[in-house]
Amino acid sequence: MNRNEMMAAVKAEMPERRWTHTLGVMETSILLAERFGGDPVRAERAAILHDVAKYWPTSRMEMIIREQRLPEELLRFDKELWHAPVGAFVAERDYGVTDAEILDAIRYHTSGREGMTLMDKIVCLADYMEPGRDFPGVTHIRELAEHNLEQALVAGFDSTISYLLQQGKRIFPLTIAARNDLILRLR
Ligand code: DGI
Ligand code: FE
Ligand code: FE
Ligand code: FE
Repeated sequence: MNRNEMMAAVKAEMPERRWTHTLGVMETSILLAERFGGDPVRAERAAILHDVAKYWPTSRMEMIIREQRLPEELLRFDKELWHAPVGAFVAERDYGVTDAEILDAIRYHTSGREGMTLMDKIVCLADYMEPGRDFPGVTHIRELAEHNLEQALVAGFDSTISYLLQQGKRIFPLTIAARNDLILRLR
């Protein structure tokens, strides 16, 4: 599927404000790829598709997690996490994406993971700091992202973890692993 067909199909899967967010993640992914030596074309592909399953009914996501043998552990954590691995499956099945790095960037854009690739980092950080985002700490994340991709991403995970703590929610182990790994590499 070409870029324009992909954009039209993804747009139809979501409300207008989520499509606006997707356009922001696309633009920011290109910018970060150019800044940090990534591949802007492939990063943009991942960005177009990253939230493709965000508005799917939870029952439909749960079915895919079970049928496709995605980690069932996900089902014991916040449903907000599900659209990322489900999105990677949908990108491959319905959009014909075969590039494993693009699929992984979609799969891990919410949770992060240990050993994040440059593409994983770009899409995850773009998701935090695209122009439409407004949450406490986003300005600091954007400032860090001027020079240091990893530091900015740690600040992003910190904001998510603080939020989850405040809400009394469980924290998915991959998010802790992602943050620990980034910090180890920053030393
Ligand atoms: O899909 P978006 O809203 O653009 O952003 P996202 O895919 O990063 O999803 C973020 C949501 O996921 C946010 O509301 C926090 C929630 N969430 C729940 N549990 C976890 C989690 N995010 C991470 N990183 N780790 C968790 O354990
Ligand atoms: Fe998302
Ligand atoms: Fe995110
Ligand atoms: Fe997003």
